[in-house]
Amino acid sequence: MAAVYKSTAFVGVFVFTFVTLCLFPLPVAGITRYYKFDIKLQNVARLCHAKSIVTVSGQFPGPCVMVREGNHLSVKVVNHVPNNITIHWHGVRQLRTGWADGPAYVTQCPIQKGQSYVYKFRIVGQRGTLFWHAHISWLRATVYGPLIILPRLGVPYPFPKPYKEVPIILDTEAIISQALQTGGGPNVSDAYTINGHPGPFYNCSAKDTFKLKVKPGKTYLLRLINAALNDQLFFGIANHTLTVVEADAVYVKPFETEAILLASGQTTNVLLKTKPTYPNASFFMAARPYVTGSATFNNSTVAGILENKLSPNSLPSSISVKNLSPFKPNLPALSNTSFVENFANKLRGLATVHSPASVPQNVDKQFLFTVGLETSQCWQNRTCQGPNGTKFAAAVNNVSFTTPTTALLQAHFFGKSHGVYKTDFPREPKIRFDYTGTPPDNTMVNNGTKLLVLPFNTNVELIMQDTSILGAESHPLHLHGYNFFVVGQGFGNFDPQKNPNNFNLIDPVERNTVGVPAGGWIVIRFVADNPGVWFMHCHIDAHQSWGLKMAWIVLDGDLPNQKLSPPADDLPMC
Ligand SMILES: *[C@@H]1O[C@H](CO)[C@@H](O)[C@H](O)[C@H]1NC(C)=O
Ligand SMILES: *[C@@H]1O[C@H](CO)[C@@H](O)[C@H](O)[C@H]1NC(C)=O
Ligand SMILES: *[C@@H]1O[C@H](CO)[C@@H](O)[C@H](O)[C@H]1NC(C)=O
Ligand SMILES: *[C@@H]1O[C@H](CO)[C@@H](O)[C@H](O)[C@H]1NC(C)=O
Ligand SMILES: *[C@@H]1O[C@H](CO)[C@@H](O)[C@H](O)[C@H]1NC(C)=O
Ligand SMILES: *[C@@H]1O[C@H](CO)[C@@H](O)[C@H](O)[C@H]1NC(C)=O
Ligand SMILES: *[C@@H]1O[C@H](CO)[C@@H](O)[C@H](O)[C@H]1NC(C)=O
Ligand SMILES: *[C@@H]1O[C@H](CO)[C@@H](O)[C@H](O)[C@H]1NC(C)=O
Ligand SMILES: *[C@@H]1O[C@H](CO)[C@@H](O)[C@H](O)[C@H]1NC(C)=O
Ligand SMILES: *[C@@H]1O[C@H](CO)[C@@H](O)[C@H](O)[C@H]1NC(C)=O
Ligand SMILES: [Cu+2]
Repeated sequence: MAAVYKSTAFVGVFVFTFVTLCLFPLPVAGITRYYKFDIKLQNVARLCHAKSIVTVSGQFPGPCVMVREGNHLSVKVVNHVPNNITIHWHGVRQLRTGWADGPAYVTQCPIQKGQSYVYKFRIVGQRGTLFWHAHISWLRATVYGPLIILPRLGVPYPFPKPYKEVPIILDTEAIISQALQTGGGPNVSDAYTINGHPGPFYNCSAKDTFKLKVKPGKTYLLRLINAALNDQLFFGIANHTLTVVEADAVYVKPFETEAILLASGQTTNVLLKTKPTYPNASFFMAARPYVTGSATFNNSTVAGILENKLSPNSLPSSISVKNLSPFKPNLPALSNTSFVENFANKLRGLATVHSPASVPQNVDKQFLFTVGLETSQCWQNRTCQGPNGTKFAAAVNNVSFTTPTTALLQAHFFGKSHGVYKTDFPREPKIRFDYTGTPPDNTMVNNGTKLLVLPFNTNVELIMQDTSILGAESHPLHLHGYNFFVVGQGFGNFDPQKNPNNFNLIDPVERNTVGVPAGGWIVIRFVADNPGVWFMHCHIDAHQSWGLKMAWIVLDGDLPNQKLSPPADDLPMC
């Protein structure tokens, strides 16, 4: 079961080749997998333009990291570029190894030009598709790749073994935003891409199209990753239904659907059964955004091609190998929130009434976080491009997070938090208002580096409530260091009397990133059993940059195996 994709794009005078290999060699159990990431510049040509981008080892998308559950990983990152860099292993639990998590100024200082850092951690209790990406500034626009975790040797998938496995990464053609200098919204992307290719619907990229050649009547496992900076995407394949079997590296009860939604930062595995026989047909696989709120999006569609072919020498000579023009999928309309709601409701864990999920049944601490867009003062003597000349801001409980200049985890571990962070993050909004109704007149945020402290093993319930202060919008919230269970969601304001009656405490989906519904709420539960400092943020980079982020401190437990390990000597310093 080799999953290989190889492609050559000819655009203008540039030739850019990338090869991403997965599964070579197949990792065995109980070993350490070693990788070396050389961060360097590479010229690429896309949509008739050439640019120099930051890459891992000249590859875009970056190399496929493939491990087996239980393996240790050791990735040496060497920085050859002027930009500071860190790498985040998105969705990896990092049990007691928070130093390897990667968000800049949260768990580590950046790796500066000429420096290196070895990320060392073990994959425990997780299997499926995740990804890795840069976690500083907006560098993850080009620095990312798949992270594939195979089950332990001899442990089968809970679905029929697929014929082949193929990683498919959805992204946007890199936008380098000026938003942070103007205080306005980010530029919309030029195009979306599938495995780095914009495809035939854009000018200048007809030849730059991802093609997946499949055999008839086989089952393929597509490992879908949304690596886009600022977009939630619908994905579908013409004339095919997809069977969803996994989300965020956790198996789910299989269900069929014509399209899936992937929020930025989410991963989903689907089974694709190819058409049983002739004719040699091709089908578009396509993605386009799910649009909420007033932000400007590029509503264009990216497409790749699924070619269903018998091998040429098994074709009767009378049949031409040339394809007819491909069929197009019916993707949900751009703002089809009812599709999104339906899709979210179909995602269920494998648990049953007789063997319920390990979701906390009792809650020790409950929190209510409002999440949304607001405003802040423009810089002195300047007019910003936010509403009424303000600067766009985003906040959790009205606190727009200020990134410190030293790493929070170091400050915590070495008892040097003074002047770095405070632990007074509000447990609930200070001002209660009709969150999804008429907003308050004052749309300004508060700011600060505020954290929330959780004793080891706390059962946490967190209600995340979207606000309509600058227009309701769906925010994909990502929690580092944990998976959480999604026990309830709905529209309007969360009702603490009524809504808990409908919580799903039997087979809730378990994931690391979840979309807070536009103009609605979502409730998650997790057990704080991983000591460290854990970032939680909107995975839309624009919103993250505006401050839609915070961090938790989870304290050590009493037992030796409940304590954060000390950092290695090569941990970068600020
Ligand atoms: C963003 O868009 C503005 C207006 O179209 C344009 O002037 C600017 O060059 C764009 N910035 C980038 C980095 O593409
Ligand atoms: C969306 O992308 C297309 C194709 O690259 C481009 O022509 C168009 O200008 C973009 N739309 C916006 C609103 O920028
Ligand atoms: C492609 O280019 C042609 C001619 O330059 C232009 O008319 C057309 O609008 C462009 N299409 C897209 C999708 O940008
Ligand atoms: C694909 O679906 C279209 C309608 O959406 C239909 O006309 C066409 O025959 C289908 N083709 C195949 C090969 O199933
Ligand atoms: C897509 O965007 C263009 C302008 O960027 C707009 O004219 C068109 O109506 C939009 N299409 C949809 C379906 O929203
Ligand atoms: C929106 O999604 C719903 C539920 O999947 C579907 O019934 C409806 O046809 C969709 N509408 C549009 C315009 O896509
Ligand atoms: C902008 O100013 C107008 C007029 O003063 C006011 O009605 C509106 O609420 C303001 N918007 C924001 C986001 O502050
Ligand atoms: C947010 O904080 C600012 C600054 O303290 C305050 O003026 C504003 O009223 C607060 N807004 C809400 C909704 O709490
Ligand atoms: C944070 O708030 C303080 C006090 O209101 C203000 O002076 C400062 O400019 C704010 N910082 C940012 C980055 O908005
Ligand atoms: C890189 O990080 C160091 C340490 O935080 C900082 O002093 C320096 O200004 C950063 N350099 C760049 C180019 O951002
Ligand atoms: Cu957001």
